[in-house]
Amino acid sequence: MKKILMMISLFIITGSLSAQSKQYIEIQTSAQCATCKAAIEKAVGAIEGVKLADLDLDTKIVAVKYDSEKTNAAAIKSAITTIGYDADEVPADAKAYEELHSCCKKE
Ligand SMILES: [Cu+2]
Repeated sequence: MKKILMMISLFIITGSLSAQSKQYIEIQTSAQCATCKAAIEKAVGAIEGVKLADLDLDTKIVAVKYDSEKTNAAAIKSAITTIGYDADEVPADAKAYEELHSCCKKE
């Protein structure tokens, strides 16, 4: 009985530890087309610690799974704004935005 309890507590401890480093975030972007989707997914995916970046063009929301020990939400948003797109409350870098294709700009 003691052994089983120990195994259960060990399972809970290791489970909560791995849950802490795995994070999920959804960021509202200003993506317009498939080119934007590819660019944002590439930029976010290039960040060390990001496991998955998937942008939904209907909602313009990018879903990101990342390791919170390696990166954070601010770094992910920064990667998006650096290439010319808004990321939640953070506005796009003005110069990068100017260099986007006309179809990728907000109307
Ligand atoms: Cu575009």
